[in-house]
Amino acid sequence: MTDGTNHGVRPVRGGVHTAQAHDSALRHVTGSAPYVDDLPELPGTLHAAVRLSDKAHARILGMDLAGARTMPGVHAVLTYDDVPGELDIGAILPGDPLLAPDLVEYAGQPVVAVAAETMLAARAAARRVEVFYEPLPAILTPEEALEQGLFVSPSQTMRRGDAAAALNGAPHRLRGELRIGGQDHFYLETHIAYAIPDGDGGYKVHSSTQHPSEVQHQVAKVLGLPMNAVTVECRRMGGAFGGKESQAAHVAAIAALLAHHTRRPVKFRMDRDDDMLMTGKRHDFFVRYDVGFDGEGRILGLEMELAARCGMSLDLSNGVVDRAMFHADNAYFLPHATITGHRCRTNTVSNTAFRGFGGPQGMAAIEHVVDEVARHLGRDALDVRRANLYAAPERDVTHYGMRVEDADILPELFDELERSSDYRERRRAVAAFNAASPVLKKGLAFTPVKFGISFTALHLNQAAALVHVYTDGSVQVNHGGTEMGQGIHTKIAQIVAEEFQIDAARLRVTASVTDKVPNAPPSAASTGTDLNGMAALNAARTIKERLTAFMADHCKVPPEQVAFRDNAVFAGNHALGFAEVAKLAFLNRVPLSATGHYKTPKIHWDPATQSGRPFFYFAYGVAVTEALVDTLTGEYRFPRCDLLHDCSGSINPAIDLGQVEGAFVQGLGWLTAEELWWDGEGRLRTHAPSTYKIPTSRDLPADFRVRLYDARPNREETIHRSKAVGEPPLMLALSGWLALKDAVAALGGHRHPVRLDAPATPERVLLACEAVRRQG
Ligand code: LUZ
Ligand code: MOS
Repeated sequence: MTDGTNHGVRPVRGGVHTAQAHDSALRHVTGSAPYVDDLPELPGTLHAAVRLSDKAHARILGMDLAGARTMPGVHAVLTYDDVPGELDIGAILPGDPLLAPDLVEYAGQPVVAVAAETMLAARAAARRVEVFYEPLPAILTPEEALEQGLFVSPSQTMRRGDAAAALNGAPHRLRGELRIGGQDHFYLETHIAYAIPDGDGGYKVHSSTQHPSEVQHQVAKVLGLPMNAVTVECRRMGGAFGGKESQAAHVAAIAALLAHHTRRPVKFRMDRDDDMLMTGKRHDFFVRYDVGFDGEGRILGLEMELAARCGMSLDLSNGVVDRAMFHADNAYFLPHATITGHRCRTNTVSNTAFRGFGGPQGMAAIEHVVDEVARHLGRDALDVRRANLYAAPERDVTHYGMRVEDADILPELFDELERSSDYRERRRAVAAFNAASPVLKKGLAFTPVKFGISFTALHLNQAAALVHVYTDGSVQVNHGGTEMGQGIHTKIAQIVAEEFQIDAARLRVTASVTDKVPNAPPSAASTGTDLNGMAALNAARTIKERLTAFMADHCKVPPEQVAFRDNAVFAGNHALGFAEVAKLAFLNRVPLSATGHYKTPKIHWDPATQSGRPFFYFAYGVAVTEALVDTLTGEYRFPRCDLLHDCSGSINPAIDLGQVEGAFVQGLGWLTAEELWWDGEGRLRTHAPSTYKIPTSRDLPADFRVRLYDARPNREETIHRSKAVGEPPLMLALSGWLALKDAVAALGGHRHPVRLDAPATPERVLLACEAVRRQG
């Protein structure tokens, strides 16, 4: 090296494809990572509470607010009438009033908002409000809505071939129904927002949201302001899982409305019960199917109706039901299929995004069907699944016309997991155990996942980022994604570090905020790193190109001889540390800040024919779970579970492994433990952890073997050929549900069909056992 210094020239630490700790790991485990509620409160801050409807459907005849208004410490008691801008905050179409006008449409709907000096005072005042109702008839279930034709938007059908003819001609045919339960997000941090008037007629809102631009949009609408008067920031969320995709806006807009009327900062931190009552959940589904198949269990024709409980408004339900329809094939070729999705309107909370976004429900339906087909024929369900897998060249197009270009990864994953989990050996062992055990029964199930990656709404498949290089060689990155525990900032720091060839420790990814990166889509659909990582890469490339041109000029070498490597820039036989290059470039008036944008290529969709290529690619996985059931009590455990998940070209295998484990456990909670229970008047009675049971560490499979499959980098040009991992592994949990079903079926020697609705709580497992016993 002929000039500059060589100190700091050493291999890059923290680049892509390396296992790095989450950038906040230490702060998470020591409790020092600030969430919205931990921000220092400004003087004069008030606290919010809401009065929720306790009627599922009723006209509001009047309210008595005087008692609440005169309580000590109360500064505002507001109704819909106090909204200066638009009342409706529907994410896609109107239907969600910020506060109920003269009608309530679900028990839990906010009617009155209160601001007071303490949270307790606010809650006491909200309780003091009296609302006078005239009850109206309420529709509570998707079955009732279906019967009466009540929908939040029209039903859709995806069609391929002639399912009716295939069903008529099939050697075997089964019809059935299934109910798949919903799920509360149960993020550890409930919904929260802190709205601060800026003194110039604008607002700064700290919000726990996956979608800061949506919060900005809705706050502006409600207050009658242009979007440029509202800035929304989110440093991190304590979990979100889809629950903070659209519905965080409701909470933030209530805080902002109160701030507007009191001219004070207002914090609205929902307590758990109110959060569970007021905000939407995973859609529960009612499913009907009619399937025709041959003697090997190969599906010849399928008609399926998927009816979702959307609740009282549309919210994101169109996308959710679309995604359920898109995943009604899971990994299986359906030569003739008619898949219909119904968006049922009910007097319950408006259901919303939840990790998988309808995909899990569609997959649960087809996995139940394949399982019943196998049982009907007395074949091992694994063989029937194999017989139905997508395969080129003739059996690789989905029922919506998209080619599954890498279908051959499925048999690869099947072979690998069948071998490594000792599936055949354990199938024999399970049968031997069951033959000798009249009460305890074991079950085993092998299920695949094929999950489409991209937002199904085209315009959401874009992202932007902002990168600054400072003169000391440190780098600040901002992007449109939000951090909810999934480690997006860690991965994006790795991506930018790799591009500049500097240590990731020299990078800082700052809070997501609408005044740095505007108009960002939500962090959702598993696309956070795919989209924002590419945008950040593009921004870094712009700066790198400028630095390359500058160094070439400065060192009098052709640009091809400028290389970024080992925390330094090499130009011909010159080498300068990255910081020196930054400083020198600045002195020579080279701009060191850039934005980047990215849009997903190749995707398109024709709503008229319900066909196209909605997904850039698919993510895959396979799972084998073993269940042990006490058939006299319905209690069960999962002695062993083997997961193999396709994380090709993982940016950060440590984080991805965590995503696979966490998603699986959350999926198992959905399918087994977490039961939402409404009473006959449409009131949710499971609105706290006392009655709503999420899985705990004791519910983990005793022997839990999780591996990432990285033999095949993404065939598409994704960020460093990686694959999205947030949602797909949730559906590996279907193997746990079907293992329970297999154990129950063993009680009747696998001779009878079994219906085991989700969640398969011990109560439902016991009822299923009794149904099998009755059949002899
Ligand atoms: N959100 C959304 C999602 O708006 N559109 C989607 O397709 C989607 N998919 C999964 C999760 N969230
Ligand atoms: Mo989501 S279900 O907000 O990706």
